[in-house]
Amino acid sequence: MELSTYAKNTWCPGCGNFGIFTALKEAVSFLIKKGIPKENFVIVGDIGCGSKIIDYLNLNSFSALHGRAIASGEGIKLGNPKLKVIVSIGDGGAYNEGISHLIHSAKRNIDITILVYDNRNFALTTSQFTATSPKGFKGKSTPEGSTENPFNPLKLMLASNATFIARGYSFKTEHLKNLIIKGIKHQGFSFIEILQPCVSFFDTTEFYNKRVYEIKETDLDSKEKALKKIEEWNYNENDKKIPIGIFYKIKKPTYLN
Ligand SMILES: Cc1ncc(C[n+]2csc(CCOP(=O)(O)OP(=O)(O)O)c2C)c(N)n1
Ligand code: SF4
Repeated sequence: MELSTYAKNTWCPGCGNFGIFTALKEAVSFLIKKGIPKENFVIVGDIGCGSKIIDYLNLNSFSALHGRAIASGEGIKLGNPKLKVIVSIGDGGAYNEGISHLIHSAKRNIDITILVYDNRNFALTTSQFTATSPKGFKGKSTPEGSTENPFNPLKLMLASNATFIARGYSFKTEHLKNLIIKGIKHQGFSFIEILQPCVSFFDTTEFYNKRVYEIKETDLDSKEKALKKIEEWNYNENDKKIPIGIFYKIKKPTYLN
C-alpha cells in the first residue's frame, strides 16, 4: 500500500520522526489490509516538526492550530464516529499549550488515538523548554538551564483515567508499529507517548539506546502495577532504565457508546 506523498521531507537527517513515520505508515497499511477502508483514517496534525507528517502521508488529514489538534480530532470523531482519528502532536502542543485538551479527552474516553512525538523541546521554533525537558535543559528560553523538574506524562494520563497508556521509542519501529496498531484497535482513548530524539536541539539517541527496554505486558488492568512501572522513569537524567510498551489498558464505555 503506497501511503507516501510527493511532498519534500524537511526533517533533519537522523531525526526520530523518520522512525515514527515508518511505524505509522506500516501500522495503517496493516489495518487497511485487515479491512479498515483507507478513507476512514484521518491524521490530525498540530503545529511543529512532527506534525509535518500529515504532508508525507497520503491519507485524509487536518492541520490544527498549535495545541489544538486533540480538540480538533475530537470534533472530527463526533462529526463522523466511524472515522479512525489519529492525532500527531509534539510534547509542546500536548503537554504545554494543549494540556487541558489532553486531560479532558482522556477523562471522557473518546475513541481517538493520540501519538505524542516527545522530543522534549519546542523544536520547530529552534528549542525552548517544555514540560518534559530535564532540569538544567539549555535552550533558547533557558540559556542558563531550566530550573524546573519535568513531569511524567504517563502518570498524568493514569490520573486522568485514560483507558490505554503506552510508551514507544521512535528507533524501535517494529515495536512502535505494534503499539500503534493496538492503540487504534482499542475502543476508547488511546495515548501513546513516543520518545523521539531531536538530533539538532536535544539528541537523546544514545541515552535512550542504553536505557530503553520492553516491558512484559501483564495485569494491564491494575492501576497500582501500572503506576509502579511508570515510575521507573520520571524523565530524569540519572535513571538507568526506561520501560516501553503498554502500561495500562481497560475496557470502559466510550464517549459515544
Ligand atoms: C498558539 C501558538 N503558540 C506558539 C506558536 C509558535 N510555535 C510554532 S511551532 C512551535 C513549537 C512546536 O513544538 P512541539 O509542539 O513540541 O513540536 P516539535 O516542533 O517539537 O515537533 C511553536 C511554539 C504557534 N504557532 N501557535
Ligand atoms: S529540529 Fe529536531 S525535531 Fe525538528 S526535524 Fe530537526 S531533529 Fe527533528
